[in-house]
Amino acid sequence: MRNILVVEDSPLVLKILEKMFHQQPDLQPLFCATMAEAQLMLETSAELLFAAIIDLNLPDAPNGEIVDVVLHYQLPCIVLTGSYDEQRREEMLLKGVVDYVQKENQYSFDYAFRLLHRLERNRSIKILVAEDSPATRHLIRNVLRSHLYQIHEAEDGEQALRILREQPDFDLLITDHSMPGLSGFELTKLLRQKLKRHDLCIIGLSADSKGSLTAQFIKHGADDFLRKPFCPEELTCRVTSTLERREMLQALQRSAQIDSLTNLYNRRAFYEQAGHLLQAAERTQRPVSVAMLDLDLFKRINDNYGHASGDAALIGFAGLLQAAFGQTLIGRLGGEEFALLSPLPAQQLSAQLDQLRQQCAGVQYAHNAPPLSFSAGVYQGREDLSHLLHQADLRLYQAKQQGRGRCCLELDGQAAAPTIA
Ligand code: GH3
Ligand code: MG
Ligand code: MG
Ligand code: MG
Repeated sequence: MRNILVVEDSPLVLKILEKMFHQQPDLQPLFCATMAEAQLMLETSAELLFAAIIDLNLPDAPNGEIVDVVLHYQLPCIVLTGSYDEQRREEMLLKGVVDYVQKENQYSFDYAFRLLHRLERNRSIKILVAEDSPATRHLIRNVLRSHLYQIHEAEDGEQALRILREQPDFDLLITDHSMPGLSGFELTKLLRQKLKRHDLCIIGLSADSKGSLTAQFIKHGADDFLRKPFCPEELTCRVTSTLERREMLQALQRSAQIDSLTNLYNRRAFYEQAGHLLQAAERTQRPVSVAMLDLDLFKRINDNYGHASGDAALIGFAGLLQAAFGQTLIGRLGGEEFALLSPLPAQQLSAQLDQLRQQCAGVQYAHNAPPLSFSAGVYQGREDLSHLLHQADLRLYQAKQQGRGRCCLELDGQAAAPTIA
């Protein structure tokens, strides 16, 4: 829950804001109608506030005096204004307000709330500014800090490279082109040899007025480009749109890999990840174990208790797998069928699966329903993935044939008998 200071005297605007806050349970408004009230609130509880939405025309502060008061407490500040004034807008943005929004229609209010949510996300975003001019560096830092980004600075390309190598968790690099030593363009080329766009976004920066430099930057992997001098608003807009594109890409990648019901890897992602793990195992000459798991008589659950109960059983079972096999690759291959790929010897993996059986029986998925149970086949080897899965599947089939609720390690005619929990 985030507390938002709202300084506004217009009853109509207050009504709209109240309604909008009502739809955002994670944001708690604290309303003040005058600057004096806001001052008192800030003096007593500034540290409990996350951001402020303020009106420039208040009964005791008709000329935007409230802005300095709020900024003094280093509170991110969104200005909502009834009248648009270009010069004042520029002045406010340079002071460090997050944005200057004209109260025109519903879209303006939606925009202000989107900004509040964006601020929340920005707090975890790390940006490196590589720029040799201290004045530009400080301008960028001040503008982006007011949006709550974590800002780090480098004075030239080599220092930027060092920082990025030491701290691989940066989200965005903003790099000037003309710097002593390594230029921004060279830095971008070097970084893109290893880091993809979803690892690190890059925005190029230059006073060079030639369009070809913009094109070169983008061709060599920059996500965007900003020409100096720029206004603070253009900087924040480009940063936001670059980061939003990346978030969209990440969400897309996630939805292509993760099964939405169980939150486990889907079939495609399991095969992909398993391929990497098998390559690594081959390099170190280690065998791996594969388990195929299938819920028993699952169709009956759907038939007798409804599809929603079936879903609840799948979610409960997937949760158990994740808790028990945190370090193991787990996938939902389809329906009520799951697979594990583990560095453990088959005997050990099979013993862990038998331990899971009791917890599985405790999964609550429908009222008065029989205990949930699963069968499994485990196989250990050095063959390719499809062979490993096929062998595990044969053993799973055998576990089903032998009465379900068990794990088969060896096929009939081979040494060991199946384990029954
Ligand atoms: P066995 O013990 O031999 O494995 O029998 P079973 O009933 O578990 O196997 P069967 O393959 O006949 O049935 C699997 C059922 O799983 C059929 C299908 O409708 C159901 N199923 C597949 N995906 C889902 C899902 O996402 N949600 C639910 N609720 N059911 C699903
Ligand atoms: Mg420079
Ligand atoms: Mg089944
Ligand atoms: Mg099945």
